[in-house]
Amino acid sequence: MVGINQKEVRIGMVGYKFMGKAHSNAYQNAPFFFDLPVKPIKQAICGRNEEGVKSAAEKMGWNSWETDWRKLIEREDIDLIDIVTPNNRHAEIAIAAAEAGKHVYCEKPLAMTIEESRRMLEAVEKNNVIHMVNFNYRFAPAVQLAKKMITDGKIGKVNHIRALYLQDWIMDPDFPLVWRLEKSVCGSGALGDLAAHSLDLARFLVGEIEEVSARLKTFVTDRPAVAESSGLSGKASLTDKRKVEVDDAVVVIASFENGAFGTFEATRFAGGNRNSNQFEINGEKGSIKWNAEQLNELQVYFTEDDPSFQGYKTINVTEEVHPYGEVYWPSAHIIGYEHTFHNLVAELMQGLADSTVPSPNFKDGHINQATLNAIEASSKTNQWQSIKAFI
Ligand code: SOE
Repeated sequence: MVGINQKEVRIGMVGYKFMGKAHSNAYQNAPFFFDLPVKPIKQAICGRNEEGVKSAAEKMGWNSWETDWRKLIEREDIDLIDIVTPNNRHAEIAIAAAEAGKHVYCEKPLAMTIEESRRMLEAVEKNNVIHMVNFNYRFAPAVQLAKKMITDGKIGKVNHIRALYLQDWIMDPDFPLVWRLEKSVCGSGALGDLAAHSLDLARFLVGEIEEVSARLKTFVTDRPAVAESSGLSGKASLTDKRKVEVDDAVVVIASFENGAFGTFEATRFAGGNRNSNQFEINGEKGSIKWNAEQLNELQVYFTEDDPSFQGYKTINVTEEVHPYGEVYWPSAHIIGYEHTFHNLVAELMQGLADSTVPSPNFKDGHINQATLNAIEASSKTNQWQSIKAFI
């Protein structure tokens, strides 16, 4: 594996909307908080709309811009390609970047299909480049603390994980068919957009999923086309109606290789829940609960506590002793969503300096993709599906 032997990594980012903003902000601010061995340089961003990409470059402080991602990859002053495009472009760009010897950081879900994610993994491995996939919630301090508690045996052997990822932004049947709902662009709906995060957290915290039984559901089957997109949303066309071919919601039962048992629900129809990414894990000696809407808080329960004061307690994960506790602010001066990206970028920079592939990487993205495909297959066949059969 060949990392980087200079003190800076020059980034070329393809795409510049919501995730482009989150990644740009992390490149800007991670060096402020962390003592990074390699500094990310916002060298060039790329987008098809010249006016749009130019103004994004100016606003987010990128040194230059391109309108053709192939040109960006050809540039000798670019070391790493960051892919924040819609999902249907990930494979093509990542593979071309790896073949050109560029390191790759890609948005989730890694790909549209298992064939794509397999080719992406092969490309980064064959070309010895560093690679990461953006499962950013792993890097919330509370999630890192949960991981440490489980690894240290604080809750004993894990029996259950129950994970929910609840949003409500497409409940209106007149909400248009934006790219996150268009099958040829996104691959799947709540499954790849939301459940992908929960499944990754489950692997990170509990272990490998062995089998799944699942059902996908689409509540609104026709939607207006997009007349003009803006952010996650857009203006609906008054005349053009389209078929919705992706899921609005998904429910999964999962068994883990280590004997744990899990349930997952992801939906964009859970009224009142804007971005409620949550899980509860129950072990033989205790339980852990987290919800991204209270990002800094971890709820914990221990069976060994004195029975007279047993119950869940809330840890504010901002102390110096906590993961990233020394990086940010004093106790209870909370951090936010964007810091999960800072923390991931810090891992990426360390990986580049050490010539080691950090996690989550394309292998994690590929296993995640296999799980998404197994879930789809289970919903179609009404049968349990093994994850290994898809890897
Ligand atoms: C939209 O549903 C979205 O932005 C996802 O694409 C992200 O991955 C998730 O973190 C928040 O919601």
